[in-house]
Amino acid sequence: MITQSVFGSMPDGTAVEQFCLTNNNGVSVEILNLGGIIRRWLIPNDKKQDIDIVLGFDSVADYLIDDSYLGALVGRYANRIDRGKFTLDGIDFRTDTNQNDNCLHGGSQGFNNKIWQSSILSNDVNPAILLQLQSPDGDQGFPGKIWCKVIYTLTEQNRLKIEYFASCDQTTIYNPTNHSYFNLSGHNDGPASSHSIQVLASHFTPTDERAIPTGEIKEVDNSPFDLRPLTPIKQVLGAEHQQLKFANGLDHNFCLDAYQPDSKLASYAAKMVSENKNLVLKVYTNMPGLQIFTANHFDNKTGKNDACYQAHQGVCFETQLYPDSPNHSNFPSATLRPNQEFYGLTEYEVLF
Ligand code: G6D
Repeated sequence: MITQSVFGSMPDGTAVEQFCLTNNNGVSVEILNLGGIIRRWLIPNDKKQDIDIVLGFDSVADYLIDDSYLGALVGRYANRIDRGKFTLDGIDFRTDTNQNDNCLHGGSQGFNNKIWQSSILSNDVNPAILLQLQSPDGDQGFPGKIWCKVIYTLTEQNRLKIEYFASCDQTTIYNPTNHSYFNLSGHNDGPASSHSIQVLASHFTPTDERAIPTGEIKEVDNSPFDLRPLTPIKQVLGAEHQQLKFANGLDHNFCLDAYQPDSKLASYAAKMVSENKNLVLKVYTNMPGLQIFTANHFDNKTGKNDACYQAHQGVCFETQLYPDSPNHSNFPSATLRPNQEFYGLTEYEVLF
């Protein structure tokens, strides 16, 4: 079932629509056509009121000034591009640089800030909405016009399925993700660092102090980045490692072992388990990379229902191509050509 309501309005008066997708198990996910933002994700709980497992805000204004991308679709290029520079077919490009002289998440006017054209695809079992966005040639410095579609589907298996489609009229780069911060105790409960995490990745891409990949695809063995066994997040954050110092926690791309180029199937990649083990979040994807970000920077950020978000309040599982791919020929390519259609699939499953 889907209910649609007006959540608020943009500065120019454009209405921001909210879609509430509910399945027959009582799971509800609220999604805005502003940035495709996942605002609330309610898990039924027989002991008390529903648990809202994602961080978010209660107003459009808060989302428009948010530099943490709470719940948002990110693009044209999720994560970083070193100094916003890359070369495609011998042509040099320079995008908007909005963090430490790098391009982060598609620039200062990325897809998270846009109103996506929205429609209900299915209002019955497996409720689904379609969001569409056209990004013109030169948008934030990226070449080519790109037509983007995202389909959100809430299944009866309590999975939120996110399908990313894109096509372009000139060779460009495309790397979308969703930037939800999960806390399985509730968005306004204590830090998510009380949870444990597993990531099936034998390698990760270390960064320099500017969060730009060095280009190395490094084994995780004998390091805090070996999350193949279920590992307490506190144990990772408390470890001594230069990479953890650079990011003040986890903010790294993991190279998923299950990745198969051009696969259209979502393979199991990661999970997070709440401290009391009552809730489990599993992540499945066809993408090669997974950015794990432990919200290291939050400091008294006011969220929904006046919640106060502190460091490690949530954990992001940003499925993606690798950061700065256009500048590393050894990374899976993010290039999209006019005769190709991009297809990304990520599923977030909640077991409760
Ligand atoms: C910080 O480094 C992190 C990014 O990975 C994250 O996406 C952003 O905050 C919201 O810049």
